Amino acid sequence: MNLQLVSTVPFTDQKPGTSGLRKSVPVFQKPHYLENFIQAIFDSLDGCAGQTLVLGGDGRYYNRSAIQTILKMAAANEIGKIIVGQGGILSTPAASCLIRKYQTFGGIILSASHNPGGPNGDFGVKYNIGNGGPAPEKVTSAIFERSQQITEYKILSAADVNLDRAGSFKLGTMDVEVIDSVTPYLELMQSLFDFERIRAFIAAGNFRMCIDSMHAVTGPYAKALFEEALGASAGTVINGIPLEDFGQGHPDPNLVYAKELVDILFGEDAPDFGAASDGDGDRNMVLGKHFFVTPSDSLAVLTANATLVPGYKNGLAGVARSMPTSAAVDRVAAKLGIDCYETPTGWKFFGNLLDADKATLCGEESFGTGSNHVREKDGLWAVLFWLNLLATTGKSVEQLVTEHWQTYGRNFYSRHDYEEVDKAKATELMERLREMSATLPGQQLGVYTVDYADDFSYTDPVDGSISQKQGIRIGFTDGSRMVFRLSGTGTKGATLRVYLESYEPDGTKHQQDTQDALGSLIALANEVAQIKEFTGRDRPTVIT
Ligand code: G16
Repeated sequence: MNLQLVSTVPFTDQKPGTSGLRKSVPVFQKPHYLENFIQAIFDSLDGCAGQTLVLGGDGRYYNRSAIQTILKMAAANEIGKIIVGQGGILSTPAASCLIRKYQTFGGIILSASHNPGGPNGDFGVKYNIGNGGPAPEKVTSAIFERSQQITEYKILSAADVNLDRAGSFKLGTMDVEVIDSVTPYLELMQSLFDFERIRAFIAAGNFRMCIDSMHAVTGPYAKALFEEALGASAGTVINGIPLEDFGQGHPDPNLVYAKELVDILFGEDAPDFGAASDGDGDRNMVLGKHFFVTPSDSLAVLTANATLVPGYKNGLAGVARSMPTSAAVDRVAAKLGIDCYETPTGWKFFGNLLDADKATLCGEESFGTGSNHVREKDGLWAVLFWLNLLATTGKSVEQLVTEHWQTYGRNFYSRHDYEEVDKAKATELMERLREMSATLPGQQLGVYTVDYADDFSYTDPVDGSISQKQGIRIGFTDGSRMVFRLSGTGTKGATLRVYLESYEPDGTKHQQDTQDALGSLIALANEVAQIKEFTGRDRPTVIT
């Protein structure tokens, strides 16, 4: 086995976005593209020689070949040991679970999350640090800087490792351990939730559910959890075999892309509960019979009822949500007398709060919820949390949510996405709003008076690091709000996200349709940001 030093030149586009480096597969397949980024990771990690790393991905196209490359590069860079998921598969939360369980130096996760896969789909690489969470900005910036100076990378010329058999192997002097990642994840879930109670609830026979893995990574985990450990009938998990192209679907669990599940839950003879997860298993969508739970409400309901779940029975240290997520959870935190933190978009911003035990539950409007059990959002964890609440209270999903609104009032909430729009134009739209924001406070816009307007900036309360330009917020005196930001996870053009929220304390008005309730705010957002003029679109691509 020979160590090779391969000459290379930097690629200028290797700056990680909201969650790692995401590009189309053909970009990652360019000669040296993947290798440069991986070498930049190894070069910027102080003291990684001799250490253990976790490695795996969501099983999308290019996963297997990238893993073989990374293993050979890790061996050449004197990494001590790599723990890799069998078949190269690890859901993102399972990877976080393994990093923490084996106290490894960190891990490399291969995923483009909810983006489509296949030879012309997307691929991604993300580095997670020793707490199991996504690398913070100072680490991703160091990786990017290194990628801009790279002149060579190291790789071992060796035969491929057999990823399909659990066991221990040697690659040069490096140890490779291929493991089944389902069991440790299942054990972690069993330590948090009342499996016996959920099992009895399902066995009683008055409850039916459907779990959609969208041909992505959660299939094996979901079958082990729901059909085996909890005794749900065979076939409860649909689309449960991970495919390299996700069955040509878009593995994003929302009302548009999880259409098969939505049709089942909103159809005749619908089951009582439905849930979907995304490409790498960190997102979730929760549905009741003919009922959609917005992710922001899901976080609020889980927070309000957390003490009913064994893992959280002693209460929560605090909660955190990303800035564009609705303030529904803030109201719960206020009532519970716990802190509520508002962070920029990106799970990496929750890491310090979780490590410092300032927050126990975290959530985002983008279908992400999680807790301090790992350092990633966790789709199946959220599903189990809901099941535990349903089993304990005997209430339906709809009852739990509508009763919650009666207690706290309802935060009507919607996100409008304009996907694949012209990047330069979208940037111009944002620049214009940024400039306008200084003059907006006090102005009357339609029926609304502007209370504040700014470009969100965050100072991490633990390490003092500052993150600026995280989205334009325009808040009104009646508590309504609109937020504009550009996605940091798309790979084609730009995606403009418009987040809309209003608060309704009056219980007699909670049954309104969300788009109707937000109608005048939506119209105002279109006008203020001149969305049609800048994007050429007269309606969003996706509304959630
Ligand atoms: C990632 C991040 C999330 C973020 C989401 C959307 O999720 O981990 O924190 O909310 O992207 O980001 P954006 O609005 O910039 O597209 P995932 O599931 O893609 O890893």
